[in-house]
Amino acid sequence: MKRRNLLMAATALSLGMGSMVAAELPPLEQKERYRVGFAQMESNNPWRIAETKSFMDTAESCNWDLIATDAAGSAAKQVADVDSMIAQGIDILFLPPREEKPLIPAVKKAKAAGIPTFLVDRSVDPAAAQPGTDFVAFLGSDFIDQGRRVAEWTIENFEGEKGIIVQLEGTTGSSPANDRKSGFDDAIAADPRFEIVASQTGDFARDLGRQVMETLLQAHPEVNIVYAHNDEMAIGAIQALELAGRKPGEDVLVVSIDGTRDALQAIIDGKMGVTVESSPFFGPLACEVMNRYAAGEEIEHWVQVQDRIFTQDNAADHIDEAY
Ligand code: GYE
Repeated sequence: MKRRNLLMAATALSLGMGSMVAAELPPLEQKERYRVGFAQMESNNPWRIAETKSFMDTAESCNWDLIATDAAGSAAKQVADVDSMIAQGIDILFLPPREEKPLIPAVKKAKAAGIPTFLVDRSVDPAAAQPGTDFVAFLGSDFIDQGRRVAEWTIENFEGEKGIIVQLEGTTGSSPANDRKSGFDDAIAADPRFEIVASQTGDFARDLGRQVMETLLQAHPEVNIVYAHNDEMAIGAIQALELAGRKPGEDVLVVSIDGTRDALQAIIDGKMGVTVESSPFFGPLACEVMNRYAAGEEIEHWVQVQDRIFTQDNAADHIDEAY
């Protein structure tokens, strides 16, 4: 089986990937140490820093020689980073694709070079690249469900008569932004009390979230719910609201996703209502899945992470383990 995989990969290389039906996935040889690539997309928020640290903390116990890069918020740089990892002869690639489309050629190139790729925390456009064919598997959360759970919590807990919602979207073209939007929008539409008056990207970043919120507040002063696709933008929005004399937690309900330390603190302080967890601690899971793959196991196409929910009821119990 393994030899056959290798042969097919070799054939794919010699024919050029474009001209043939997809070859099987490249196998992973069992080794004492692995050269592992982790191509991080950016490091401008605590979530990303915690994820990179989780890979670094796992390296020793999982026998990884880890090559970690930081694309500084540029999909083009992330593609170049993957290229250079391929040239350095990595055995396996863990990739969080910043956006759904631009990283697809890099995923296909890694496969053509015989490198098994696992997407972590974000996925790619399913019409253009598939698990089990172009990459081994996606490790991560159900973003549609996260958005849906935020909407359901909001429906249950919003006390006003009319909910006027502003949505701060994540990075345009990224899988969590697309899915957290559709999950929330579909679920909130079930209750006629709610209306989304504006939905704009804040690129998953605190400062941009604050700026976008400042602008949207001027256009929609009647807003009383902010749904942010991540905690960093929620914190930025809270800053903008307070600057404008509003009282988050009293006259505006702020809801979001991730579970960062600052968000749990904001919940404890009564400024934020809920955050649905999206864990950045992928190192141990990546190690486990890699070892299963090297042992010849077939990997499920979606290694799904289960997410908790943090509210007034439990935020204080979890803040010490937060990042
Ligand atoms: O929610 C966000 C980060 O892709 C699941 O990206 C991840 C998201 C996470 O920058 O804070």
